[in-house]
Amino acid sequence: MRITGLKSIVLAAGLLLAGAGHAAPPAATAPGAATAPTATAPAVTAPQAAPAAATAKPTDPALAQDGAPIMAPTAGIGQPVDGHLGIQPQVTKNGDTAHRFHDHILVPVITVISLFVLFLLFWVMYRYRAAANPVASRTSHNTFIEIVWTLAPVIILVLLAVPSIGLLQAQYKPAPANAITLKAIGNQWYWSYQYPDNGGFEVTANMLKEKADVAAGERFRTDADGPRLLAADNRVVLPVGVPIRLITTANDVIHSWAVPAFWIKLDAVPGRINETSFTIEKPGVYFGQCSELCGARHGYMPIAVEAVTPEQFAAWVKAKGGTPKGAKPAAAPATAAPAAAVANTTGPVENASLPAPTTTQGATANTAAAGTGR
Ligand SMILES: [Cu+2]
Repeated sequence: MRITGLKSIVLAAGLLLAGAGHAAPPAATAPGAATAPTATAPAVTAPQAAPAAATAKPTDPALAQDGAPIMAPTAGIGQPVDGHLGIQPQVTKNGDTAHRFHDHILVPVITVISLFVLFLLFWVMYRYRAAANPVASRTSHNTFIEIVWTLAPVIILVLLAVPSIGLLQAQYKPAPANAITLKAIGNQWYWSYQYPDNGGFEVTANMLKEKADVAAGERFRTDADGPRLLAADNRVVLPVGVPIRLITTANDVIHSWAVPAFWIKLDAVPGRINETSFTIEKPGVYFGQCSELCGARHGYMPIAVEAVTPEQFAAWVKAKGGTPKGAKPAAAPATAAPAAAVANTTGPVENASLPAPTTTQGATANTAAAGTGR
């Protein structure tokens, strides 16, 4: 009896410590960094990325195909960090709210409740142990205590529900009229994107493989592209400070478009459209993954978003053969950059279930064999 009690104390203490570690991410990073010094994010710094991009043309990240500047990911932003607990730095308003809600309300409340229950357990074990309490009480009801332990959780839950429902509502607030629509389409196993407000051009994004996994001359991932399993051959380019209407759907099974730094996770369901909206507040490269088990290569359909200034976005749209929002789809843009316009519209590459007609990466030689999917 005593040993089981001791065991549960140790277990509870362990759980509590884990919870405390979660509440204090900076403390938690230290051990992670100590145990895996080589695997930490500083690998993705500009000095390393620059030579890679300069020496090997075929490894230029997505934007470079259009002659736009290469944006290297920033360590610790928009991507996971080894040994780190907690939520990624947020770059949207909802994300900020949720992050604060989590760190300043939820975790403290959980911690206090856990400590309180742990204290009660200890107290009951000590105060009512057989030696000190040989004749057990036969009390079976106490109205006051029963009211307290029913009401207290109800009050706590109601207090938590207020900010929680507000946040939920904000996440599904319809996008304003000036929003730019991004349509993310899940496929086994890659993402394709359409920009219906910008002429409807399409971008296909496949995961970039490691150097050892590609044939000579094929494009492979570099640190300038992003972390392993998260870097994509084509990034989704979006403007900063402009509301984005995200709509998702899928061609085969249910996928989920999720980017932690945006506080976005939206299922992509075949035959229907889901919608949410967000505004990115800082330029940068942000990574995410499909977050719905969608088959064998579910873990290999990353999302890489490049947030740029509205001017850079307009230039990119033009390079893709698209038009600014509200402009009439004239013939002119198509002739302006025909090569770029078709570059990404030719469909899937290596994850596709059907053979790809040609590469999507004229400039980057991503000629991976098709049909290795199913
Ligand atoms: Cu998926």
